[in-house]
Amino acid sequence: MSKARFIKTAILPKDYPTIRNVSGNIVKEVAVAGRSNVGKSSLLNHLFYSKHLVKTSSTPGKTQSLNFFLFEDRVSFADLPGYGYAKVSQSVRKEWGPMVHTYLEKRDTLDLVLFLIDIRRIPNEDDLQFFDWIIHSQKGMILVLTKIDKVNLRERKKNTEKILEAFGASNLHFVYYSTTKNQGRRELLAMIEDALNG
Ligand SMILES: Nc1nc2c(ncn2[C@@H]2O[C@H](COP(=O)(O)OP(=O)(O)O)[C@@H](O)[C@H]2O)c(=O)[nH]1
Ligand SMILES: [Mg+2]
Repeated sequence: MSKARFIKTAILPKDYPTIRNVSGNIVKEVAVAGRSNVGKSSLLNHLFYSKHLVKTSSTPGKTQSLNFFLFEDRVSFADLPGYGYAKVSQSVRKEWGPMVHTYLEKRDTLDLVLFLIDIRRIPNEDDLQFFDWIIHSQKGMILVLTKIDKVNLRERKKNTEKILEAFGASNLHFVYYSTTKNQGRRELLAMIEDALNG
């Protein structure tokens, strides 16, 4: 059985849901962010033990809204729209920035951002821009290096160094993840727990 349920889709702050647990308390939120196709929706389904609760993209870059979920009746997750998909129309791309930036600045319950980076890709301009927004928002951040099943241990190590170097921050919290090889779930949940309680 899935450990989560879908709450709402929203674009504008006035439509963001107030998410409460059964006791009526507003829960803290964790956002999942990163470029299109990096594995955001797959990671959420993996965390939730669900196959299809979060729609994964057969058409990358199509999810141009925020999707909210309640996990184990204690923390909410927001699946953010991805950036950097070349085939997305100009108007969709123009909407993406304000939508996500506004969310980072205005969402009071937001406590932590899971920033996903594909272990095979060196961060580009879009990633660095988004990284700056997270830093500026003063929310917590965990870097999730995804699709580690696609590289061997040597490449993993080398690419990790390059990625951390690109962000100019060697002290970032990060975790390795693979949904297909079932790796990283327990570590990530423990890190989220620490971040929300610390
Ligand atoms: N090999 C591998 N593929 C993955 C992993 N996570 C996601 N994918 C694939 O990457 C593609 C994009 O995933 P999706 O979750 O839709 O990415 P999103 O656009 O960031 O939400 C899909 O084809 C997934 O099956 C992983 O850990 N390993
Ligand atoms: Mg997605």
